[in-house]
Amino acid sequence: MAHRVDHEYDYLLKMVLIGDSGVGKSNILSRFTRNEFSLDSKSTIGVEFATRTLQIEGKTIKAQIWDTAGQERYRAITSAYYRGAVGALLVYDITKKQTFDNVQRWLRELRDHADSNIVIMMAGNKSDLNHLRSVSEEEAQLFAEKEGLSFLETSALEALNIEKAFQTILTEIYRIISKKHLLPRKQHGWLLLLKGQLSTLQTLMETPRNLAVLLRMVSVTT
Ligand SMILES: Nc1nc2c(ncn2[C@@H]2O[C@H](COP(=O)(O)OP(=O)(O)O)[C@@H](O)[C@H]2O)c(=O)[nH]1
Ligand SMILES: [Mg+2]
Repeated sequence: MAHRVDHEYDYLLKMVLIGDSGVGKSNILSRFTRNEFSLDSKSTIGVEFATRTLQIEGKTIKAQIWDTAGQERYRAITSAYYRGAVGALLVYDITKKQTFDNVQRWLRELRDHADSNIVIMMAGNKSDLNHLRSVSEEEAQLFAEKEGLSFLETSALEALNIEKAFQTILTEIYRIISKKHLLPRKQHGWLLLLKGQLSTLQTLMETPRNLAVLLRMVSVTT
């Protein structure tokens, strides 16, 4: 079909990264979107989000993944961060028990600020540091089952399970939305925007090319 000419993607999905400071969120994001890793612990500067386009069940999915700029240290993440997010990667550090204990608080934060249907995956990062481990995989797996979360151990350093984590969560989201609405792809894109994705809307309006995409979305659905 000629649909592809109109868009570079079928779905634009917003995801957020959350979890304590220092667990590796920014490096997970840079590994996934740019295949880069940085050893120094300078906290994230500047990047609001990064994107990567991937194929899921024959559809082109553009994942727009938001990273904090260090606000998590002060528990000062605003609700704008969560607005419109359909997925969350909740990260802890397998060598720091406290960051795993805090997962509970992050789940509460999601319940308070995010859409109730948000798909959550918990990631135990830094699996390369097995010798320093303070959270067992079994304990984390049990917790995840109890809370109804998907779970994987990851290493941004060794690029272990990073692809898989995002693939899993995006596939889960894709299955939910494609089942729920059974709408043509373009209407769907518009509906996602309507669903309070103000931040995505702003993002789309930032560049002329994106604005054109947005206007096209409007014109095919009205
Ligand atoms: N060994 C190891 N270190 C990591 C891994 N991911 C991140 N780090 C390190 O942990 C520190 C904090 O990472 P960062 O991505 O800034 O964490 P954030 O505060 O959650 O964004 C940095 O020094 C990273 O190099 C990993 O998978 N393995
Ligand atoms: Mg960071």
